[in-house]
Amino acid sequence: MADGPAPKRRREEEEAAPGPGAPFPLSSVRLRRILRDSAREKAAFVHGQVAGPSGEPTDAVLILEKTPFQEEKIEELLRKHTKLELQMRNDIYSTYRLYPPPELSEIKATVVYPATEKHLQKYLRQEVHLIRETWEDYKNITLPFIQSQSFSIQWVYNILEKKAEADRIIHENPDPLNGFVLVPDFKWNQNQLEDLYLIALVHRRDVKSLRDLTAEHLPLLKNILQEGKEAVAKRFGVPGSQLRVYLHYQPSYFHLHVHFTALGYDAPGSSAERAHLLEDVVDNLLLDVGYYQKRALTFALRADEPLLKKFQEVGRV
Ligand code: M7G
Repeated sequence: MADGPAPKRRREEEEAAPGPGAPFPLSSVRLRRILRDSAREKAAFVHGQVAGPSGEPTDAVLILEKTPFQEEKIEELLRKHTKLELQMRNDIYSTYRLYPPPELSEIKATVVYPATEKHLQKYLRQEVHLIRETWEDYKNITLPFIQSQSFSIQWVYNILEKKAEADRIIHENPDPLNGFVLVPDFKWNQNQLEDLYLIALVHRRDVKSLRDLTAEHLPLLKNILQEGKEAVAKRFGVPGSQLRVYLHYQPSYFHLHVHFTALGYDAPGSSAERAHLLEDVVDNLLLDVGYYQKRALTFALRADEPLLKKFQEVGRV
């Protein structure tokens, strides 16, 4: 009896409008549409709505992903399954439906709330087009656009100021000019090294992306490369030779950051049209201090992104 009311109380708390610090009320989400689902990634990107602080329907994006297997849990999974159903058998081959106990069937749920139209667009499945952006295009089209439109980077400032994720910091170089903070990326649940994913966020706030980099930033980039690799080796035992360390162009968030992913992991965004290896970036800047203010850069834009329309208007697509 004494334990009886507790689960109900928790349920009521969960369903109250989400305030700061409160868990998001997943069970009261109204499903609007599936933005994208991926059989390969075993993930669904969902547009939902919950009642906001004054009762109005407010958009949220939910990302639901089946998590990778943890090697040390596999034996437990085989022993503790709750049900096993034979699907087919043929000669030496057979397939089954195996139902694991709840503690071995975790789903990672990422919530963006309140979500902006831009978040909904980011996760919506759409055709993509390649843009070849010259330096002039960057100055005349892209820069004015990102200055007016880009995603809020408050989450980055929260990490740098230790207002969020402070307990997750793997390494920090506190120098205001050449320092950075290394944290696990929120795509990684840290349960297994196969999909290791960290990001280094620079302390200085005046560098938006690869396009801004010059020789002035070489000490910062070299610190990230060297100290970042050392920190990952020390904490996770993964050597630098098994890390992919790169910047995105274009990034989603225009505050300079560097991605660290396991080399064996086909991380989203590690494709040729988006990833620029940090070691190559350093070499390019050593060859020519103005390298990224001279060369054209290629990236993909989704069909209904306003920036694509800007490029189309001037006949660049
Ligand atoms: P990006 O290249 O700007 O954009 O990378 P992308 O998301 O299109 O790849 C930003 C990186 O920051 C991504 O790898 C995100 O998963 C990660 N990220 C985004 N947010 C909002 C957070 C956050 O709040 N915390 C952490 N730790 N990582 C985040």
